[in-house]
Amino acid sequence: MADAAHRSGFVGIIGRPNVGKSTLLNYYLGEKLSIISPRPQTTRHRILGVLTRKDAQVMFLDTPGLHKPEHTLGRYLLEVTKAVIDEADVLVVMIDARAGLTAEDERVFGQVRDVLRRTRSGTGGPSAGEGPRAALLAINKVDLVKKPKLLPLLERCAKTKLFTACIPVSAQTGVQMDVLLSEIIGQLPEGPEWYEPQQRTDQPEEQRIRETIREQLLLATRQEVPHAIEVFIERLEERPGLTAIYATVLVERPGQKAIVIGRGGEALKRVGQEARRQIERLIGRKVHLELWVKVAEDWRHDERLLRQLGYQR
Ligand SMILES: Nc1nc2c(ncn2[C@@H]2O[C@H](COP(=O)(O)OP(=O)(O)OP(=O)(O)O)[C@@H](O)[C@H]2O)c(=O)[nH]1
Ligand SMILES: [Mg+2]
Repeated sequence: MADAAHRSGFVGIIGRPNVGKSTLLNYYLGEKLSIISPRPQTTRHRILGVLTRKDAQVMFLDTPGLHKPEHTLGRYLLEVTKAVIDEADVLVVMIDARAGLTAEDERVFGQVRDVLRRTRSGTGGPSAGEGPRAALLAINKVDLVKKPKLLPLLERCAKTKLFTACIPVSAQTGVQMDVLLSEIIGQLPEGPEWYEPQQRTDQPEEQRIRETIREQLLLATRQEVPHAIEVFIERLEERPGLTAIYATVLVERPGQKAIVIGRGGEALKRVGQEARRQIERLIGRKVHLELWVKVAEDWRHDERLLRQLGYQR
């Protein structure tokens, strides 16, 4: 018997903030390509993760959570996700099993309905004739709910008739993640390997370093502070036996700066120590990390500054 055809394609992971999209990407790739935190709106970029197997190459695209934008950065994030929705071959739509179907999830479903209609009819829109041919629903965090709660939710999701399959999973513990992956691969078009098997992402190392630092800051702060934080690398120097990294932490208000630094600089020191350990693991070299905190009033509303920070359309 002939081997089954090789499949490949882009898989957009979409859903409202904090449902576990980045956790899913990292689970399948077996490494932290996308940062994770309990704070909504953690992901701010389209993150590619390439999974290469014998039978298929799956190009996962992690996206910023879909939400109502309140500033220029928010509008940029929405555009990033919308582009993925239009251009992916398959969509994995994620919801949180604990919350059931929220109004935000319903809005996401609406977008999925629109794009599927467009691509299936092959008319209208930038993606006419291309774009997602199927959507799968991942009902995540089932490790946190009792089974009887899942059944009515599964029924409601099936009734939408949007999804080729609705699969309860736990991206954290791995429950049913193999089932979801087979469904994803089953929906991919036939195609070649687009990426070299050793290439797992298109993120430059500097961006991964930035994001590693931002993740530690998100974990260390609360309420509005995490959202007001951005990190950029001022300088990166290769020295004998070590890489020296000088990074700036941007916040929007002096009060936020005080929180990030902490009493006697303790909070920032702890963030720096953990970030340094993780960057050392990432780049496989010893690291010297220096962090400065700067206030840039309302940077999330400042188009020019956003461009300088790499948020380009
Ligand atoms: N218990 C449990 N927690 C999970 C699971 N998946 C993700 N989480 C947690 O949910 C939180 C959000 O996870 P992320 O992967 O950052 O969520 P996201 O959808 O990428 O969020 P945004 O980037 O903000 O849109 C983190 O605290 C994760 O550890 C799961 O299957 N079970
Ligand atoms: Mg994320």
